[in-house]
Amino acid sequence: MKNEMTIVSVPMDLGQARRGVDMGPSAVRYAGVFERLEALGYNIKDGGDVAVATEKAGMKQEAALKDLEAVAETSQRIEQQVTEIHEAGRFPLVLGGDHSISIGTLAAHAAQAENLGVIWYDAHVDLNTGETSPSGNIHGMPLAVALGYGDKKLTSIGSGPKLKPENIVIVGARALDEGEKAFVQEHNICVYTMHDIDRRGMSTVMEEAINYLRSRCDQVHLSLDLDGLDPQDAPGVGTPVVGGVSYRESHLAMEMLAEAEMITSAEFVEVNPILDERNKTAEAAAALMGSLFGEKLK
Ligand code: Z70
Ligand code: MN
Ligand code: MN
Ligand code: MN
Repeated sequence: MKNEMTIVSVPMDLGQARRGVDMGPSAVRYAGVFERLEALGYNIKDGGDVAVATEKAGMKQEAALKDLEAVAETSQRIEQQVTEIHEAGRFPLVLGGDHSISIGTLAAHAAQAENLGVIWYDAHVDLNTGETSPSGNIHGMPLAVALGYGDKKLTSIGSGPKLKPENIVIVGARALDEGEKAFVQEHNICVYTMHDIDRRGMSTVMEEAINYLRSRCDQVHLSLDLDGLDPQDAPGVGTPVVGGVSYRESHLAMEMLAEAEMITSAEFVEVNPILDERNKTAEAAAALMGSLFGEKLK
């Protein structure tokens, strides 16, 4: 892992319906991320906030893609700001914000890699398009967009193709929409569901994921949606789904990634302080970053 890191906040909430997720980055900062990572020896630069576009007045709530223009405009800015971090030779750590921020981050990361790999740690697979989405919420679409599926305003951000379906590993999935199930089948996307984690253990799942991505990708991005964790451990998310990955399993996963020394960019998303209990979810995010970036128990 690079020792030089830039942390940037994206107070984005336009990709889903519950307000408050725009305060996620503040809550995670308040949970002590800078202190924690500086204690590990990282040289951290504060990249500040990416300016989030304001929602357009009169936006149709029944739209197939809600707040499309504002999300696209913001994604463009995210892509630019994250690209600058890469160009400065620093590790980009992005704090969300709802998961639509990945449209911009993945576009930026992909341009830096020959063959970008992604670990998508999430209760959801975020593979909807305007055609399949039951909600119209763009935070349910970023992986599809990175694969080139979806509205042109989103898929055109950045340059060229971003992700190959075979370079994605999803961990913790337990809430797929019908269209997403078909997408996973059709594109043969690697999904470790809660069934797989329960049956084979997080240790085996992560070992497989790491070996697989290491054998084929030159860079690997970690996208961690806090709703991947069980709501008991991470209640402050907009779309809690019971039966999730535990706090302990999540630490193990992060520690294994640290040991593998393969992550080249990361983001932690969907922390909603309004729905949280005493900043528990933001603190879980900060603690997981500690493990990802090399905290040791002894
Ligand atoms: C659902 C949809 C979603 C995150 C919820 C939910 C998507 N599949 N994504 N929370 N991060 O509306 O598309
Ligand atoms: Mn708002
Ligand atoms: Mn997500
Ligand atoms: Mn999710």
